[in-house]
Amino acid sequence: MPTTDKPSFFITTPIYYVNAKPHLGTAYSTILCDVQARYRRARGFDVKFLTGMDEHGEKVEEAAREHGMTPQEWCDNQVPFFEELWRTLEISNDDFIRTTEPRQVRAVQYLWERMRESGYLYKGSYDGWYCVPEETYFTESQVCKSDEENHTEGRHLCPDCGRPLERVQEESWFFRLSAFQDRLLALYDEHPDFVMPDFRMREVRSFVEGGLTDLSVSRTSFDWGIKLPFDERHVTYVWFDALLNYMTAVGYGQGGDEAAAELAFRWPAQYHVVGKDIIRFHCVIWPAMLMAVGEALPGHVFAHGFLMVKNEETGQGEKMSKSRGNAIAPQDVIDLLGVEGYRYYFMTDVVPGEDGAISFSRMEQVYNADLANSWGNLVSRALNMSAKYFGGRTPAFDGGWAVRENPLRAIAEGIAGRYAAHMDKMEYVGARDVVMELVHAANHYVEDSTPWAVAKDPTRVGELSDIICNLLESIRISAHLLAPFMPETSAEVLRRMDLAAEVDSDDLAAACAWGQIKGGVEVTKGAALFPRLGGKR
Ligand code: ME8
Repeated sequence: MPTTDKPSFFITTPIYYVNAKPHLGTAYSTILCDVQARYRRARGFDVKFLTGMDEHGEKVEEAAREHGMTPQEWCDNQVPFFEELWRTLEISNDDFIRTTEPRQVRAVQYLWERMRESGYLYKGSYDGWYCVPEETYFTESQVCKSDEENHTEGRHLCPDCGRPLERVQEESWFFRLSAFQDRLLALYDEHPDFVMPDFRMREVRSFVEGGLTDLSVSRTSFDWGIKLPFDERHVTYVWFDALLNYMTAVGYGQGGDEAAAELAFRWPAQYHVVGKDIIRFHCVIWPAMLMAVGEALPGHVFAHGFLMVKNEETGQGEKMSKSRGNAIAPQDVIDLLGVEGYRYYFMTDVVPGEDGAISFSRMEQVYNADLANSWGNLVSRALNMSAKYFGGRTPAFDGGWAVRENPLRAIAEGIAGRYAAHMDKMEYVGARDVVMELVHAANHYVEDSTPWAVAKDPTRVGELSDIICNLLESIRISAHLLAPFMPETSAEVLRRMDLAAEVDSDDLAAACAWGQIKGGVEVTKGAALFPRLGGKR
């Protein structure tokens, strides 16, 4: 429920299947959202950041059987792996939804009733192919046929993941997706940034232009799912269930004034962040479902690419997989870079829209160049010099330093606006460049202004004070701008300058205005924020 007059900003990750353990890819989507959520909080939005788990469907039922558990026990067994990794990675989600919760059952059943009233449902029978691992239907013309080399002669293979498909013949309720082609195309015309980045929008558009077939949205051959309120032999197709999680979490179908007020405040979501594998569900099926029941559409679906592993010998990117033996576990990266280095690397070195080739050698290179040698080095120089020349404190200034011209102040002028122009569009690489310009300039400024020489001349103490103030102010501003990426390091930098109260600032532009360090306060030099990595790889 809204408790402030701040505007709402609602952002979501995909809800992850319980069958797999969380990995670098799922962590990547989740951190992308976390950075955006933290940034928006700092911009004064009332943020809701949602993540969670997709727990129904045939493959969950199968996995549970294989593990000798009930489906619910299997889900309960898997969820803590996700919760724990999100805690470790400093994920600041405000809610964690599981599709087996009563609130989701209520919302899905409410949706079924609205769908039935809408006239876009009909009962029929499905006869076609189904990919259980992807929980996706395929028509005869879409499937890949037998492939002797893979010893799958006679089998039909999933065109997306290459695994064998299952033949499904069952009674089913259908959603009249085919009726939405024109309305979807009109949506893409009117809101060209509904799908981001724009090359993904072109893919979606051409898919819809190719024509849409009605979608089977209930299953009768197994029962691990949400029952239809008007036809109890059917359970909801897992994607029909899963997509609704975004609205369930903000009160849809819950009844009562409080839920209605929350829904009015939060919906539509500003951003759904998804991987490129699930674009069609989010950019075609989901908006059509919402149109069918007369609900508002989300602002943007931001689709990121896949993380690929760079083969150190060939230099080529290849898909990360356990069978290739190139899978990297999140803990391996945390062990190398620490949590903050991990977040920084993935957010600033992988262009979110594209497939990104990652490698340990590149991680080490980015960490050393940006964090150890640039940002960490600047913080330690500024704090050490302040402590050394001013008795363990920041200079006790008269305020004049803040208005005197200097190269750092010139760069800091309007920096929050330049940074925001990138952050607003999830262009984290561009945002990093804006901050790093200040960080690099400040390191050069140390060389150019030679504070160690100025300090030898007692008559130049005013000049020395200005130099140190300019540096401290540059690290203060950089800390604010880097906080969405590395929240704990930024908080630590501010604390070392006795600015703990600034950590929760919700006015980024004001926080980045030049001239706000505290004079004459104790400086904590502290340990190195990013000890240099030794080039073991
Ligand atoms: O699809 N690189 O869940 P899921 C980057 N439950 N991101 C990756 C990745 C990689 N190599 N591998 C996976 C589902 N991802 C459904 C979603 S939403 C209503 C239902 C990320 O556990 C990426 O965001 O298979 C992808 O879309 C998501 O994990 C798939 O997670």
